Amino acid sequence: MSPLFEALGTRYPIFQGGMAWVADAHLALAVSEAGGLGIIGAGHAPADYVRAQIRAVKARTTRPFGVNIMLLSPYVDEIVAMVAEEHVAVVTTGAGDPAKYLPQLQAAGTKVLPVVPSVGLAKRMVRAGVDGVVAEGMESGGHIGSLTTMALVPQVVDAVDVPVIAAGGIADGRGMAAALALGAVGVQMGTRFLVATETHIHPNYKAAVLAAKDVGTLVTGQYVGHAARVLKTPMSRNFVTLEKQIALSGTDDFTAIEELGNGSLRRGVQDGDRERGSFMAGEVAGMVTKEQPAAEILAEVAAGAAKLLAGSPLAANLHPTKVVS
Ligand code: TUI
Repeated sequence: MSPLFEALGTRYPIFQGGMAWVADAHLALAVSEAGGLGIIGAGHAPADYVRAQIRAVKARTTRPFGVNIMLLSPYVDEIVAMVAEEHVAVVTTGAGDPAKYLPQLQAAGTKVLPVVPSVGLAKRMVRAGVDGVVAEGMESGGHIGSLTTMALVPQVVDAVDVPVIAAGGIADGRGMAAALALGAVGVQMGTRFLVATETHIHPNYKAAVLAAKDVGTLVTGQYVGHAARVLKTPMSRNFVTLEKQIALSGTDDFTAIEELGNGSLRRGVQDGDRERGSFMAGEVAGMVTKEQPAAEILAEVAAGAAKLLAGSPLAANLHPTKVVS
C-alpha cells in the first residue's frame, strides 16, 4: 500500500466520509474495526459532543480513526484544539481552507488531509504543508465544487507531490479500481456507508437512498449560498424553485430561503422529514441497493477492485505489507 496507509496501519485504503449528523462514533468505530478509516463528522456540533464521540471510539478500538472538521462550523477553533488534545490520527476538512490550523494539528501528530474541489486549492494546501488531499468530485453528496472526479483526480495527482485520495462517485470495486487508475492511492466513500447497518439515521433517509435512481439527486445552492447535492424530495425541489425565483428577481432578501435551509440537514437525518428536511447523497445513490454491515462493504469494494486490477502494478495499493491487529 502507499506510505500513507502503511503509516496509518489500515487494512484497506478506504476512508469513510465524515458526513455531518451521520458519521458518529458508532459508524466510525465499525469502519475502523473492519480495517477502513472511520471518520467522525464534526459538522456543526460543539467540541464537547465531538470529544465524547472520539472517546467512545477510543474506548472500543486501538485502530486508527479520523475526524472531519467542517470549516463553516462556528465551533472550528474549539474543535481543532480539542482534536489536537485527543491526538486523533487523521483530520479531514471540508468547505474551506484549514491552513491556519495545520501547525496545531500536526504538532499533535495528526495527519491533515483537506478535501479539495480544485487543483488551485490542492496546490495551496500542499504549500501550507498538508499530509495529503482528498480530491472530491461533484458526484458527491453534500457541499460540492464544480469538477467531476474523472477530470479532477488526475489533474490534482499531476499537480501535487502528496498522496491523493479520490472521492465522489465511488461506491464499488469498479469505482475504486478507476480511482487508482487515475493516480489516487485510496478512496473515500460516503453514500455507500449511509446505508451501513451501523449508520444511525432515520429509516426514511436510508429508504430514500435505497430507492434513488441514477437521476435521483439534484444540486441546491447553485444560485444562492453553497452548492450541495441532495436527494430529490418535495423539500429539495421547493428549495431550487425558490432559489431560482430569488436569483431572477434580483432581490437580496434571502430570509425565506434561509429559513427553509436552516436546520434542514438535522430534520432529514434525525426526523426523516421529507417535507422540510434534506437528505444529502451522491450520484451513486442509484447503485446503492442494500443495507449491509460496514465490514461487508469494505471487503466487497476492496475485493472488487483487486479482481479488476489483478496483474496490474496498481494492485499494490490494495495489499498491506503490515497489518496492525
Ligand atoms: O464539505 C464537504 N461536504 C459537505 S460540508 C456539509 S455541511 C454544509 N451544508 C450545507 C452548506 C454548506 C455546508 C455537507 N457536505 N465536502 C468537502 C468540500 N469542500 N467540498 C467542497 C469543498 C470546498 C469548497 C471551497 C473546500 C474549500 C473551498 O475553498 C475555500 C477557500 O478558502 O478557497
